[in-house]
Amino acid sequence: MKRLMTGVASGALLAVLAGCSAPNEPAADTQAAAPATASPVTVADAEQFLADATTELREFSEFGARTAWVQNNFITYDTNWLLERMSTQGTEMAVRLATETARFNELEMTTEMSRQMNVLRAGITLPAPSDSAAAARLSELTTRMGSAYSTGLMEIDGEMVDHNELENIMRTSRDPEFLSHVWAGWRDSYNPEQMSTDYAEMVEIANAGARDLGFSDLAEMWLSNYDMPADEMEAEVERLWGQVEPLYEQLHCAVRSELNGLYGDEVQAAEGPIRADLLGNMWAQSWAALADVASVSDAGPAYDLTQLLVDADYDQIRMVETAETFFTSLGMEELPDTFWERSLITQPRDRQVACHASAWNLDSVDDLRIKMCTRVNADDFVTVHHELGHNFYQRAYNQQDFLFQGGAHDGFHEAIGDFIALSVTPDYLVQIGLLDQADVPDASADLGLLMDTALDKIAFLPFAVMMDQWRWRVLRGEIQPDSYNDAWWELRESYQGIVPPVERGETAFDPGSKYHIANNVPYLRYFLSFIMQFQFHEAACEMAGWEGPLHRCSIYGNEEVGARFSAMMEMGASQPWPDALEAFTGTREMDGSAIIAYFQPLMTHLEEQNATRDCGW
Ligand code: X8Z
Ligand code: ZN
Repeated sequence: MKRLMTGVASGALLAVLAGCSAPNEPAADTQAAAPATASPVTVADAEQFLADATTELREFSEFGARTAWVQNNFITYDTNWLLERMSTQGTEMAVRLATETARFNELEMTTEMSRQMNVLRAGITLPAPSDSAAAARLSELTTRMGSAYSTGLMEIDGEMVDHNELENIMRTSRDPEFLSHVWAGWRDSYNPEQMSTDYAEMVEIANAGARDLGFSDLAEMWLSNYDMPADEMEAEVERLWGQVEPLYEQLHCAVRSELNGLYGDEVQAAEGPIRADLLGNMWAQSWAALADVASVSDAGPAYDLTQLLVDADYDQIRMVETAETFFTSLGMEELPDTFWERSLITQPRDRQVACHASAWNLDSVDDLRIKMCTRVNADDFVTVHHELGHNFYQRAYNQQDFLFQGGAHDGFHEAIGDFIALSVTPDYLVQIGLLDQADVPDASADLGLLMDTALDKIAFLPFAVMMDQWRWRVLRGEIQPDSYNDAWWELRESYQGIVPPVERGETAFDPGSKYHIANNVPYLRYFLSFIMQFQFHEAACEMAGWEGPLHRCSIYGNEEVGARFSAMMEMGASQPWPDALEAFTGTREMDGSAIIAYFQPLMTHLEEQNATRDCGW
């Protein structure tokens, strides 16, 4: 989601203003170094400072959001210029306010006030040192990277093909030569050499900015937004990954075997890592497009949601309307008319836009919008729920103080819509007329249904972890610019068990192939979301009195669950996240046991199937 912001502006401003999700969560209890000349200050001074900062930020946020919206919807020399200017101002303002919080370090104040101070200090995605032209340079670098990412083209058979279409080819083609050609073409399309140089310079500036604010580096600053010390949060991530890793290994083993069967040893060996371009996705982050290849052999026929949508003549608007109806069925209010008037839902053909899906609240009240080059397929059906989840969350917490208008942490923001989409079950599809009752798969298809979901949700987990492992190491100086790409592939192989289909040249910068790296959107949020959305689902189904298998449970139409969920959403970032989690699920911990329980039958089945295989890589 974005309050202000677009990937391109991300990092330029206070996190309140940044990102693809709402990162203005309170920081852990660390403080910027107090200036030596600090004069005694009172609680009244602190209150006044917070009130003034809020007014300034709120006003700038709307200006910034509208600038970023226009640039994202119309990428030209001039809109880049405007974005750059806006983003420089935003960074300067956010850094100035963050620095000023140090005046109040020694002051006894209410928990609420100190949470707000922490939002100001730790919530900037990309800070810059305040004593130079650093903010302007940072903005130039981030705008160039973001814009290069969004406007990249590749020539195929004499035609220039954009990213949206290249993604589609990766999803549907089963021609290994063509796949590797397109895979590599994407990674040439954004001027990787320039992006790599820009990235290295950006890291220097943002780290210096983080150090000025009292952090050892930007990695520590990013990790300080989870109501606990940064090192504890990092250990949490390790713990959660350890819980789900065995599931991924089984999935990897089964899918590798299917790909070996499909393509033969020459293309995909039966052992070792998997070729990254064979997994139905440009980044091998979701393998859902392989549902036909990696089906579970003894399961009954499942259904193909893409086909159902196409057969029912769904267009892009209808997909979004259907998602909206899910939210309103839980008792939430309809989206405002302006959502429909102002959103970008289909890809315009006459101009360059940032196609990566995002959700916005431009005025921090209810000027809600999505921007998405929607395609009529199952992946995007989930994504429209994902984006509306951001919008419904934004509206739910719009009564909070401005500095608390954000997710309980950024993983919550990413989990709302995905949690709703877990309720897209066969029975739900019957209810909305997409599936005939007679075609509802019976229990014999359960493993097939679980496999389809695992190809999306389980395949994603190591990708989500390695993304920020790479960034944290870069930000800590453990990975230097000359080994950006090699280190990237070491992590890809180690976590995901995948390798590039073609040798990577000297100038390759493959991390830049991913939106969130080129646009500086932290990625840990998605890993946390994929863990927590199953916790939400399990708790919701229990509330609803559901007794069957979790993957058959849909909370569609359940206003009681909706009311409890809305109560959590309305809290925004006003309380530590364990309080928000507890309000809905009854537990104060993020925990992988819900996702493990959900996939347990599949896990057992895969372990049996893989018993004779040499799993791992
Ligand atoms: O970036 C997104 C959303 C916008 S916040 C479309 N997602 C991640 C990605 O595409 O890499 C959703 C799932 C993961
Ligand atoms: Zn999102």
